[in-house]
Amino acid sequence: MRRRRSLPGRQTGVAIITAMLIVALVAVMTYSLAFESQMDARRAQSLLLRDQAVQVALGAESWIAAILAEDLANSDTDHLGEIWASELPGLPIDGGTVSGEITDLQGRFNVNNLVNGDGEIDELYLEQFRRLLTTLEIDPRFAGLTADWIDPDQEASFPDGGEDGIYTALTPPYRPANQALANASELAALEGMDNDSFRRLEPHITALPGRTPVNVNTATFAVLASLGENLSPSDVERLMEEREAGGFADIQATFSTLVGDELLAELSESTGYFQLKVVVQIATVRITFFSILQRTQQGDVVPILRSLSTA
Ligand SMILES: [Ca+2]
Ligand SMILES: [Ca+2]
Repeated sequence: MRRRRSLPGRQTGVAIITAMLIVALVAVMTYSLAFESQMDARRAQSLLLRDQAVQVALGAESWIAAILAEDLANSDTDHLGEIWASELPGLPIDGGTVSGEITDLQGRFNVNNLVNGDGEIDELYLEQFRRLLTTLEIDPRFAGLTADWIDPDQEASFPDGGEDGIYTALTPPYRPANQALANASELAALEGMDNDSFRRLEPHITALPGRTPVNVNTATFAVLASLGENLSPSDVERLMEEREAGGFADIQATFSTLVGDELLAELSESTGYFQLKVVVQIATVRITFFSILQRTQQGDVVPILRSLSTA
């Protein structure tokens, strides 16, 4: 009797445990399926938001292009008191914000000026770049290294140059561009360039197609200081004050005593290249969009380089 009773009892116990296991297994499977599909949904949603953010950035780019075109129609010079130069404050958009700023890239030193159309190093700009580096307390020998990095030949310039030989001997080995740069950040790869020096240099340099004059109305403090051998920090401060109200009135008159004749002839008070930076935040998605805009004399504004980061 006891055995008879105990058998079905044990079987019931086993059945209950099996049933519980199945329920648990199903629960686990359901949970993991739900988790996966939730993850998929979240992934799809953030891709969707990212697309939306890029569309907002492109919209901002067209809007800024229109502002730059209008600026050219209304003024012959470009200075920091103009509408384009004011920071775009965080504007609300559906589910987030957009903010941005425009930088006049001709307020920086164009590293492609170091090499002329014949592929030869331009001493005028090489000297200016040396002075820029010195002002920023960076080793001026990077000027020669940069010129050799860009020039097409394999002859190391004297005394600070360096061609393929020094880079192919590094671990890992690499080679200089030996052509005009599309991005000034390449200079981070110069032999001996450290992070700290590069960070200090970066806001004052650019890589624009061809050779471009410096716009003295928007030039950074260090770029202004690099224009002449004898420019003191107080000269540069005075220049920055002088240009505050709508740019310099007469650049030839202002700079003729401060800058050598050759470089004086190359100075400008207007700009053809601007960098737009747009930050878009929608819910948890944030993108930073960069665009280099070329503005032609005819008033066309065209993006020539775009980049996107999700940081
Ligand atoms: Ca203007
Ligand atoms: Ca070279």
